[in-house]
Amino acid sequence: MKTQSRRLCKLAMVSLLLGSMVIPVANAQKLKHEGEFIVDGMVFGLPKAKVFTEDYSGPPVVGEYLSALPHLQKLDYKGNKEHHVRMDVISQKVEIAPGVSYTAWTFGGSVPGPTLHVREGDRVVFTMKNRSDEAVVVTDPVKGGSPYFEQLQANPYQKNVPAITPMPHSMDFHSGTVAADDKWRSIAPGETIEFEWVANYPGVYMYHCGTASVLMHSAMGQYGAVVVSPKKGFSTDKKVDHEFVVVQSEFYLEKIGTEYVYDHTAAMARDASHVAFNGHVSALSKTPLRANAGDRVRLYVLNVGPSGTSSFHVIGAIFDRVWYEASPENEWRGMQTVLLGASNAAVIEFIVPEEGLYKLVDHEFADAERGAAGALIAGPRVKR
Ligand SMILES: [Cu+2]
Repeated sequence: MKTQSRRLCKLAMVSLLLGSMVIPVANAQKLKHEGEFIVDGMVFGLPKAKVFTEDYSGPPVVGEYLSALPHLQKLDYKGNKEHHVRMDVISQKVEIAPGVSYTAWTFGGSVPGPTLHVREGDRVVFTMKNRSDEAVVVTDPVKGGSPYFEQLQANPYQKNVPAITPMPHSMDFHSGTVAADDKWRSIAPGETIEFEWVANYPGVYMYHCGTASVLMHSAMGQYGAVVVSPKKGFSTDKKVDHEFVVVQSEFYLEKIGTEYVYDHTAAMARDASHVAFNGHVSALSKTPLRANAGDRVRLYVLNVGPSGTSSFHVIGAIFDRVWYEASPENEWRGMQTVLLGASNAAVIEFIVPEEGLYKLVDHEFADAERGAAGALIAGPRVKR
């Protein structure tokens, strides 16, 4: 009996030990609010969005891990983090081609909006004030904002001129797994919405305004990218020399008098006036991406549409790794072109073959001629 009870005691100890080892793994994700639950290690059941009015006139973009295209903020922390991110809606005049400017509806004053970088499992506490009823200048030095503003000021194409265009707006993060009728709801000019989402799945995701007409609000400029890096990384993480974000989108503008305005008939007919990488037809040609011969370049490519596809290609390179939708599970090898529908994305890697010029194009050449073209300039080999 004594031996048996000792054995039972031992078993209990072992199961306790095992239990204490298993529990942290199963609960790797942290629950924060009542009602949240875990399925397959992911967090669901987030609290209801809050809609309120606030006396806020600070920077329209706040958050440490936000950047302006083609930059991606490095994740300089281990494990998971809670990010506090603000992107206010403001109307700004933006240039999308030489001599072609229109009054855009924006998240944070640029088209596309800021790129947010988080890690799989991170939590985002998101705030957005609909400031469409106030003129907000974002190109003047903004204190208390993110490094995004410095990059935005260095961007020669976003000479933002503030405008007032009151309109309901909303935010739809494709990276969030929530009830859209709650979190992605429209808010009136002057209102603020606050909600949380957990980056349950790795990927490169689109965010956009989901207020009707979604086609119009997207085409007016309300979109951007969220990069959710996989918890365990990609197999080539240690080999990558340069990382850039490329966002493709099309514009539907017509000239009325001296002004360019959104043309809904053209948008419905999918007859784009311009197609651009990173918001301007010259963004990646006048300011090309830089690397050296033999470098491994990683591009996070997102096609936001709103309606067009992209056959993304780099002339002179072969993509030796492609992770479709930026999931490490979806690995392809040896791709010449990656086909991206509206809101599809991929992580694309290639080795720069030699010193020279490598053009980035949408190989649907009608769109390349409309502006979906850019360049990477490679210097001589320096890496040993
Ligand atoms: Cu909107």
